[in-house]
Amino acid sequence: MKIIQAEVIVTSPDRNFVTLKLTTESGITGLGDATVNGRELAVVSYLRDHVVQLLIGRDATRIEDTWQFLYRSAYWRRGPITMAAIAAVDVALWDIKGKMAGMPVYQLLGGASRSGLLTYGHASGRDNQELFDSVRKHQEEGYKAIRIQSAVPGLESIYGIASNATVEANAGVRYDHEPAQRSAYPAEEDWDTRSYLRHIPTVFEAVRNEFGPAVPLLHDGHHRMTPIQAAKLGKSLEPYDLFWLEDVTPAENPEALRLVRQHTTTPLAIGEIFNTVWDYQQIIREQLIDYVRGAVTHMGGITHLKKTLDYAALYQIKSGMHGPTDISPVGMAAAMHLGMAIHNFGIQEYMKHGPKTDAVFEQSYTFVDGMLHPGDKPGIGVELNVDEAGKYPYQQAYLPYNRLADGTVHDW
Ligand code: GCO
Ligand code: MG
Repeated sequence: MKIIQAEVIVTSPDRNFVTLKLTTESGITGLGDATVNGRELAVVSYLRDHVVQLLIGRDATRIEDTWQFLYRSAYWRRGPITMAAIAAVDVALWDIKGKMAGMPVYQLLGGASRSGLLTYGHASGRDNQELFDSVRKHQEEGYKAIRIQSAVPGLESIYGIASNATVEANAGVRYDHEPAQRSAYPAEEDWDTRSYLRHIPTVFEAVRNEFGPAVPLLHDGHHRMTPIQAAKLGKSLEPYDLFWLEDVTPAENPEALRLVRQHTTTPLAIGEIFNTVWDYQQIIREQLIDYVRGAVTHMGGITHLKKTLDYAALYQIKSGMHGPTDISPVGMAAAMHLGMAIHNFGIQEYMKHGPKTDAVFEQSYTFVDGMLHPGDKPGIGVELNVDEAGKYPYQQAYLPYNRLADGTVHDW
């Protein structure tokens, strides 16, 4: 079953997506997501200039062998660009294998371990009233678990707040509250950790008073704190019983989580920017986290993320796969198949894509009553409509960055 064609498709319906499409000699096609938000064209080049020619003539059924070949032959291992490129090949091969077998990919991974995937959605607001409305809207849409992000008094514009879309300068350029902005330069936002640490516990208190103790609530710290600040936040949020507190410190220093862990029982999630099991090795082994945030798209595909999650399972650590809109429907579907099959599934992040994106990527996954299901079509169950994709050429977009009041650049 030889691969005879490998195409890299860039499309920007609501935002930029990079998709790899492989075709076999018998005409079976497979798709893989290679989107790295804000650095999309680097993966395009990695695939088009260095990988595509290696795939032509290869046996499409040899998924593990192809993964090892791409990872080891490159010599320059890991990193977001390399691992997204390998992920795209890996997922496209799983898609092909599922179609060959006439089975959805989750069946090939061991079959369903559950009837559907619990998801969480993103609620946010400039003030508590706006936040409550956003929580209610998500509950009406079926979401059972909800991420809470709030503006902070005194700060003009911060990550994760949907209302940023109403700021004139951002009108029409933001995709809901997703941060990548179509422009030639990153937007500048502001930050003050002391104000944030004072404000956030009051927001959670208000949300608990309004919505009761049962609803699972999450929060994303987006790498902005020092370990001692993160420890303080975890402790101050304990009365509000969070499902998880995410990315409290910059993810590249795993040891930081030791200090956080020593001070709080608030569950911790990290790793949306990680690429391999090696990034997780220490924090899993030392049980410094509760949820693995890696996405199939950024962690070398189904093959490598499954190994990482199997390792995490030894320590009762669960999955919490990254799923903002910068993961394409192809990447989301791949995540759902993996989530269905593994035993240690925790929760799946799910922000709905826009209507243009849904027209480009025809999906068979469903979202009912707050639960996702990948569907039962053979493969991963997503097809790319090439004509629709062709309507939306790449547009440059940048993630924002933060400055403190004195002008110092800070994590955003
Ligand atoms: C999340 C995230 C994202 C990232 C985005 C950057 O938890 O969903 O933090 O929204 O900011 O993926 O590209
Ligand atoms: Mg996050």
